[in-house]
Amino acid sequence: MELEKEIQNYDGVDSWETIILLYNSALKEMGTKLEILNDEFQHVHQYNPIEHIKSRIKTPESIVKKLRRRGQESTIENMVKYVNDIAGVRIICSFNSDIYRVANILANQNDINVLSIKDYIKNPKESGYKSYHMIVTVPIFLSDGVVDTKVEIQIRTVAMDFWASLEHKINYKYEGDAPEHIKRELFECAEMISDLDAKMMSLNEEIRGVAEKQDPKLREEAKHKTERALLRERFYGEAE
Ligand code: 0O2
Repeated sequence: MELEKEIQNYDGVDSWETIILLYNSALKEMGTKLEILNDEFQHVHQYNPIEHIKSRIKTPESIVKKLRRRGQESTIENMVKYVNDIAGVRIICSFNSDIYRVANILANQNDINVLSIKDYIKNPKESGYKSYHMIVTVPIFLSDGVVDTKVEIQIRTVAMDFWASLEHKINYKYEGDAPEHIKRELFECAEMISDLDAKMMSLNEEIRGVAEKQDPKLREEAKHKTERALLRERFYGEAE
């Protein structure tokens, strides 16, 4: 591929193939972690916080574009250093509360190192964009050593994802310069989506409350959850 060639090799840094192998491995690691998390949640809490997961490796075209936008030369060194989302995982949750729950669980795993967090849910972008972003590293064990590899994790609700994909399409079509009325309507949609997310979450909490009263297994789980939270608070000074 021509663009792959444009990302020039330089002494001391491995080839394009090795780099992509690392990012692919990081996506596999993250995929397994999330699968285990979802299985455990289903087993212990009888529900899945994760609706679905999408992962992708950034195309060479987008990598080069991002480097150019930042005024950086297209080299492998720059790509590894400046492009944080070469490996990207998007986690789609049902409810806002699941987003923070999943983010905290991941951040607390010993082998995950959180480099940065952008909380566009608490601080939405001017456009109305909402999503929770984390740049993390995961260790990849190769035959001759370990490489901490960056992954961008985006966590959002189904509704936020619906909005973001339409907004992305519109921005692509208008090359980032959509007419004012479209931007305004998109912003209004983002607000509607926030209301919808809040309503759905409160309905779910109500349903869960009723279910806990009726189902002994869920009641037991709620009791354990309170006990665990109290223990954590007592021993580690942290609330769940
Ligand atoms: P693409 O083509 O979708 O991958 P960083 O990645 O941290 O070095 P940046 O861009 O400041 O730099 O990070 P940020 O704000 O966390 O955005 C990262 C990604 O989030 C973007 O990647 C988009 O995928 C998504 N994103 C951010 N803002 C918006 C938005 O307003 N609308 C939509 N639809 N998506 C958004 P890329 O590389 O910009 O684009």
